[in-house]
Amino acid sequence: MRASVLVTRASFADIVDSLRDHFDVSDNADDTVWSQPELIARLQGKSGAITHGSDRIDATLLDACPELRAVCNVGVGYNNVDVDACTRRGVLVTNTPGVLTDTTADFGFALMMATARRIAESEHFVRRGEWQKTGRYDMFVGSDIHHATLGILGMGRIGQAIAKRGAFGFDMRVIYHNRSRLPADIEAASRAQYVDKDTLLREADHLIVVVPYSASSHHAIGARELSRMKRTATLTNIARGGVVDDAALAEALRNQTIAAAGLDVFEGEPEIHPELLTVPNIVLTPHIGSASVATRRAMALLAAGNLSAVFGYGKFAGQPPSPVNPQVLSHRASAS
Ligand code: 8YV
Repeated sequence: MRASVLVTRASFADIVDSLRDHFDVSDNADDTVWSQPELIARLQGKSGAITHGSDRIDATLLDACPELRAVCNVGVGYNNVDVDACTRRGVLVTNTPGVLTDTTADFGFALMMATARRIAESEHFVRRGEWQKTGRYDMFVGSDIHHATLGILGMGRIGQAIAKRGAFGFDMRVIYHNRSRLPADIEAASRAQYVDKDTLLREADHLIVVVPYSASSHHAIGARELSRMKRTATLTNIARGGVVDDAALAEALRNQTIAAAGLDVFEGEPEIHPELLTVPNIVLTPHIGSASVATRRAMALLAAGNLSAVFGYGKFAGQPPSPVNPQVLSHRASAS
């Protein structure tokens, strides 16, 4: 009998259709926003799911969907999935690392540059027709990227790719802080120097946050951290809402404790802290760090490849390429 699977958000139709070769597929081509009870109802009786960052896969959902064997998340981050609860129930979780590294690093750099050079503020000024009325020689002066100090919080694949762009593309001094220091050859490849967190905050001209969300990274940048940054510094968050305390950030921007911020992710997104919408020195984007056509396709393909592999299909049959909790696979192998 064919397994039934659910694709929770609208995706590339040809990739969803390719799943129909092996599975009974339910999808969400209209991209309707499902409530949690609706997501649970649609997952009941399904053996696998392709999920997205907006889906919460928790213990309550798993208990209501005992047939579920695989949760294939589209995204490198998977803080929307309770991995321990999945592991305990023998549900494999997969993600999509690697394929989005450069696209997300490009975006992080673009957002940081837009923030430092006040692109959004000045774009709004032009659209309002104010240039003709009040243009000045010193309007929208920002801060330089080239030869400045780039601070990176979180030095995984994306952090390293951002470091290379800064060091080799813009002659920046690159400092980073991470849970653990990287091996010397990796530091050399990205010309990045390890520092403690306080040094990172104190010395960065542009601080970019790329650390995964977890209980230990919750509010890693809050009022205390913001107060240690330079008044001229910018902060860019492309990681996850909740790593930065958005209320504290809004206050720091209003008081000009720091110069400006670029945010692609928000606490409780798609809702946005109302005060972040009122401060001028900010660039806001709707969680589009990995959103190039090629990369979004690569992510969808990798998630589909993971799902197919769990059920013994496709080029990775039996060996999903990016398991988050591979112990589920070894447990299944020893049980069969
Ligand atoms: C995705 C992301 O947009 O990969 C991640 O962790 O945040 C983004 O690339 C998001 O996960 C969509 O589901």
